[in-house]
Amino acid sequence: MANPLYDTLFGKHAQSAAVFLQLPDGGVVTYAAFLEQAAQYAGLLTELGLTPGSRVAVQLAKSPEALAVYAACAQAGLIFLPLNTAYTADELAYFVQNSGAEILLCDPTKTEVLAPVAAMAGAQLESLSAQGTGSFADKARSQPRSFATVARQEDDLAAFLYTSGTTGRSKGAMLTQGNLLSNAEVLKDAWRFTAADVLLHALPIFHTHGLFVATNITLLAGGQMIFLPAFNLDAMIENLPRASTLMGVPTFYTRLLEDARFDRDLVAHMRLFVSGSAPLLAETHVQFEARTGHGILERYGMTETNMNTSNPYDGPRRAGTVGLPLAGVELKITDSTTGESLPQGEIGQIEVRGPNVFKGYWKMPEKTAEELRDDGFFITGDLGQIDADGYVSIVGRNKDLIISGGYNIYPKEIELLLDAQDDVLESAVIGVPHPDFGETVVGILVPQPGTTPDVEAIKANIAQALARFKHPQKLILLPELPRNTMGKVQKKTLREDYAGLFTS
Ligand code: MCA
Ligand code: AMP
Repeated sequence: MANPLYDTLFGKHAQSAAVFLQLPDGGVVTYAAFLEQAAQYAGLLTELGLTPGSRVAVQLAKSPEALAVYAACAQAGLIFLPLNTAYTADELAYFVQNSGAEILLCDPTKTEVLAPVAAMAGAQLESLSAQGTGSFADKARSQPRSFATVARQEDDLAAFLYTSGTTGRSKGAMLTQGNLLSNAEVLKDAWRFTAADVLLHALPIFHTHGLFVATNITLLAGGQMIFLPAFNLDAMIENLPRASTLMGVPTFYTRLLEDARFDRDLVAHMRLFVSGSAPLLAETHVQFEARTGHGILERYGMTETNMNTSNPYDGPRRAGTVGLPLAGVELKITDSTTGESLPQGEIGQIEVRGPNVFKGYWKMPEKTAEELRDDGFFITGDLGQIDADGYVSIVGRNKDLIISGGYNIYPKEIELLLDAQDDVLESAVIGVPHPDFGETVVGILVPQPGTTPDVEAIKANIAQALARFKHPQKLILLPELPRNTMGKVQKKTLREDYAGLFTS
């Protein structure tokens, strides 16, 4: 095959007049029209000097155009690097520079603030809006509507997705064509996707869940997506009657359950509800089943591995578990000190191996070696346990990570910023339970002796530097941090002390 990812997901639909995307305004985008658009973008990216293996950094509002850039990268053999639309210019600068992206595509409203970022990183800057305007859109219009697909192999890189580290800076997870394809194929079968499916798509398309899981499966099956720009309760209620499947983070499901319009009749026709990216509370699973008659299918994945486990399509979907390893994925529980496998039933670190596991972190061989063993097992940093029937449960994390509404937040990044603020001696950032986001961020500040930090000024500095979803919802001043005898900060104690901040 000339280009496995493009040919399998996209190319086979090139002549298809079938609907691919349904838009909120009632419009539709056919497969053929989508791929013509992608071909024009592939042509333009090539004309702009990008060659196979070049990185294309994009910070674009969710739209058919933004998705077509992904298809264009696959067709032209370029590496797609999607970035959260909430990232500030400061955050973006790191990703563009670290990846060596040759082009940064952004919304036309952001060109002014991002011009210095692109210039510093030596990247071209082009703009593309959700309405199809901008410099990139204008230039693409004169490109041919077909493009000679660049030959690639399964082992070639298709995408970089940045994921933060417990220490230090974000790491670019290198995903190959084979990683993405193998997972899409396994999931399409496991979840029985067909051309008759209409997926209600309300996730962002800059992360694995909305981009690879939802979109790649739909493309592989030749189905449709109702493509909402973001999660909105009214839009969900309005569109559910036309959908057959929904994929979401737990916050989607808790928000739906809070709305009286979300009842058994509204979703009686639905085939499947999938949840992932963060723990789905067992009580949400139970409440959802009681309300709708549907058992949410929970699965478990990571940026570095795509999906690893899933509850079964047929057979019990067990609340509080993430199901069984997917076909082709090996999963074991090991002792975090020795790396040895633990007996069935014991709690330890989760390691996974399979065609879904990434190639490593971009230009970070030491980080790669710390987490990806020579024998191919990836150390996830999640703590889990396998029951007698093979169902995996995630019981904790061996990494300092907060998951808020499905977004990963690494305390270290925020602590480094807080520590640098005037009159702050040190800080600790923790995640505490939150009724809407599952967990939310709280910052504890220890003042320099004899000083009182200006909390409002600190908040303003955070707003300048970090995406909104990472901002601490509360900053608390404490005379000192709890430490154990070794001097290590006891975050567990802090989490216990502030557990009821948003829930009671
Ligand atoms: C928005 N805000 C948030 C979050 N989202 N704050 C904390 N955590 C968040 N996740 C901010 C907004 O900027 C806003 O700030 C305020 O919170 C309230 O916004 P609201 O309108 O209520 O939120 P929303 O815009 O409706 O967004 C909530 C959301 C969204 C729908 C849950 O965060 C979302 O779509 N999350 C999905 C993330 C995802 O796709 N994760 C997959 C990662 P202000 O009031 O100041 O304006 S992939 C992955 O993890 C692996 C591979 C896997 O297994 O899938
Ligand atoms: P990310 O690196 O952003 O892809 O996030 C991956 C992390 O999300 C995993 O390592 C888990 O900690 C968490 N995660 C994903 N799916 C689930 C799930 N179903 N239950 C609990 N945690 C999950």
